[in-house]
Amino acid sequence: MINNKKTIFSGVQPSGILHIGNYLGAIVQWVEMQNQYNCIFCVVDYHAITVKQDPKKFSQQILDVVKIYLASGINPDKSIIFQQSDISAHTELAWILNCVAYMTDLNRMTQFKEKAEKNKETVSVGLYDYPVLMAADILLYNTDIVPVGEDQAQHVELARTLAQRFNNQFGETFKIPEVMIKKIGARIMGLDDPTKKMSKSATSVANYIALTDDPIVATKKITRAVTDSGSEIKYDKKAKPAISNLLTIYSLLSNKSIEELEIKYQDKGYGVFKKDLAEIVGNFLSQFQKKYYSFKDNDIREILQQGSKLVEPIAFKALKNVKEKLGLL
Ligand code: AQP
Repeated sequence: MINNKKTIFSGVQPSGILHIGNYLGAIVQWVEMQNQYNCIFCVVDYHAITVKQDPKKFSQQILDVVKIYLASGINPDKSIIFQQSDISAHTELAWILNCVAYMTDLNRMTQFKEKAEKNKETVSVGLYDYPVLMAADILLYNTDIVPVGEDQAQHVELARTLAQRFNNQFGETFKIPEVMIKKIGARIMGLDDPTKKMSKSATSVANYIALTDDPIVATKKITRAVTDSGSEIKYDKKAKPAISNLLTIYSLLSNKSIEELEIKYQDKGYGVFKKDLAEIVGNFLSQFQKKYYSFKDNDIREILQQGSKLVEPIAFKALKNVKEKLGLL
């Protein structure tokens, strides 16, 4: 990519059904960035296998993530979309960065602690090492900005630490990337528990609105979503975490500010508010799914192949440079 634009890099794991948290927290901002930046969007399949995946479903899940990208408005003529495991430079650089990362760096990662808690006996080394692979993903492409949801901010910070440490030890090599987090919606919370983030791997389907949920099912999930004590529709993350979360979703899907919504619902109770939000969510999903189901698997495979061809020379050039710095070449 020979131009003066900055480069952004981000990705999604094909680890299950994507939810409106992935969409509102991360993917939406990518769409807006396509005209201003060189955009590279990865399907991070090697990250997904850090926990168990069903091999019979996995290749379809990879294609489905790309369909979500396209239905969200990512344009493959403007942005590069590719599959992480197609480019072996990612895992090669991850190994090298493993030798730069300290155990103490990784021991601080809160996402690992949370995920490992669920499966103490069988947690994989890959899950522990996930942030180093993510650093490799980012650093291979001279990335300026990494737009992600709040849960990934600590991992981007680690990528910065590793890049700086490598540069200090072996000379200027990596650009230091910046994290970009949305002001509103960077952490959409679970509908069944507003103290925890909405998550693909949640044990209950009541936790999330999947982008592929039947709109009728989704409207029921909203009407059944946990609320706070009292009846006032007010944004207050501490006192009213559930209503604040629903207000955030409403605001982002309707393009109305939270203040506007507070005024609109000031004399109305939770019932009216949730009924309106359910309708907004249902309409959004209907529109989204019309696009999502229109894409053909073969066209998606072609987009991924094109993407790999474009990123391959960039990634291997960066890897060669790193190997030279280490004295491997
Ligand atoms: N609840 C969320 N609110 C806002 N943004 C979110 N993201 C994830 N959950 C929320 C952002 O979505 C992007 C892709 O996420 P990922 O595929 O890398 O998975 P994750 O961050 O580990 O979260 P998930 O989707 O809940 O997956 P599981 O359950 O498999 O861990 C990222 O930018 C992420 O920040």
